[in-house]
Amino acid sequence: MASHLQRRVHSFSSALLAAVLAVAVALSFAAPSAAKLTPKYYQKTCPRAAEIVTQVVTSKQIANPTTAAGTLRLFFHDCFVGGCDASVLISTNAFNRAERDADINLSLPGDGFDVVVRAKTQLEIECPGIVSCSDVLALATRDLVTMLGGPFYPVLLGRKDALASKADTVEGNLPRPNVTASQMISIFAAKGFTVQEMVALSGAHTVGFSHCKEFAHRIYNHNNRGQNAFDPSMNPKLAEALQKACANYLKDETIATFNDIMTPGKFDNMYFKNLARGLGLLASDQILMSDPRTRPFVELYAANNTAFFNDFARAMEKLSVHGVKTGREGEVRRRCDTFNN
Ligand code: HEM
Ligand SMILES: *[C@@H]1O[C@H](CO)[C@@H](O)[C@H](O)[C@H]1NC(C)=O
Ligand SMILES: *[C@@H]1O[C@H](CO)[C@@H](O)[C@H](O)[C@H]1NC(C)=O
Ligand SMILES: CC(=O)N[C@H]1CO[C@H](CO)[C@@H](O)[C@@H]1O
Repeated sequence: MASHLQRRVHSFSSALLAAVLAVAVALSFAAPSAAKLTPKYYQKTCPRAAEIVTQVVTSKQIANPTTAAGTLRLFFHDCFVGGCDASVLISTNAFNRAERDADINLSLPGDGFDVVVRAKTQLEIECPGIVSCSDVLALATRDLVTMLGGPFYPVLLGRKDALASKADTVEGNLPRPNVTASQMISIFAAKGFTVQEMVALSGAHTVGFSHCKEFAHRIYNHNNRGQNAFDPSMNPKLAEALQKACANYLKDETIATFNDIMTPGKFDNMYFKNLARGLGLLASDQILMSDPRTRPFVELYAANNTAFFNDFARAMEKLSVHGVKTGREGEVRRRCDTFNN
């Protein structure tokens, strides 16, 4: 009787074990790919990978100081459209209009692409076919943020590069400067980011440039009140200066102005301090000050640079693993601008 019971218990428990294993296997397949990344991914196969990226990125940034902001924005755009998979680096060809040629990309600057290509070229000499373009872009972005005076954060490695890149997947995934606060919040929420993380990430606009057309409606003929009418939420001195700087913008599309007019090249919390004084450049910047859901975080970061750096660093770690591809979901591209096949 006892042995019968035991057998039953035994067979029950092995059935249970099998079930548990099945669930565990299912879970490991369902687990986010990010869980498979590790900072030591290239430790055996390309131990100097991170060091090589840092070297290349440092000399490029010294030679072309606009590289850092351009790369940071490029990374944001890559990660928000189908995950951090270097899909944004693919060039359009006769058969495919790639992500980077979606209209919103108009101003993605060449320096960001160039720095990745340079680092990849060095890596292909040292350890061919090993380091993915998406890992290079993630590392380069972190190094450049740090070079500008921003926080250091660890970068997990092991991303695979995308097997597709389509311009028509971009729209709707990336916020435009004319979004409402609610739209902005829902775009970030759809990617799993909280309102506070959204505000922290927006602090990236403490560096870099925007082209006049991105804020022209704030400084010229605002609400059809006449050519020099500007957005009342903008500081009048800034509005006047921008009206002058952008006077010729319809003829010269290349005119751009600093996102953070006070400390344009430094990664700091000045962006948030500016918002309190109406010195936000884009409508989507200034709106963070006026909306009650975002304003408390703007005030927190304006008052406390440490809080901003901590939260920006954590949010960048999260952004850096957003929708990553591992294993057979992608490939290690030989050239960052083209698929292997
Ligand atoms: C919250 C919604 C956001 C909107 C509406 C937005 C929009 C824009 C626009 C229109 C520009 C100017 C592009 C140009 O004219 O060249 C810009 C620049 C920039 N954006 Fe954003 N952005 C947002 C969030 C972010 C985030 C989350 C990051 C990074 C974490 C980021 C990083 C940058 C950087 C670094 C630049 C300067 C690029 C350069 O100097 O080349 N932005 N953004
Ligand atoms: C924002 O601007 C884009 C073009 O830049 C336009 O397609 C879109 O309709 C605008 N959205 C709103 C809410 O005005
Ligand atoms: C600033 O933020 C940090 C990190 O959240 C916190 O430890 C510190 O106490 C804050 N400083 C002030 C003055 O509130
Ligand atoms: C449609 C459009 O303007 N696409 C641009 C996207 O960005 C690249 C440069 O990276 C331009 O060459 C394209 O013209």
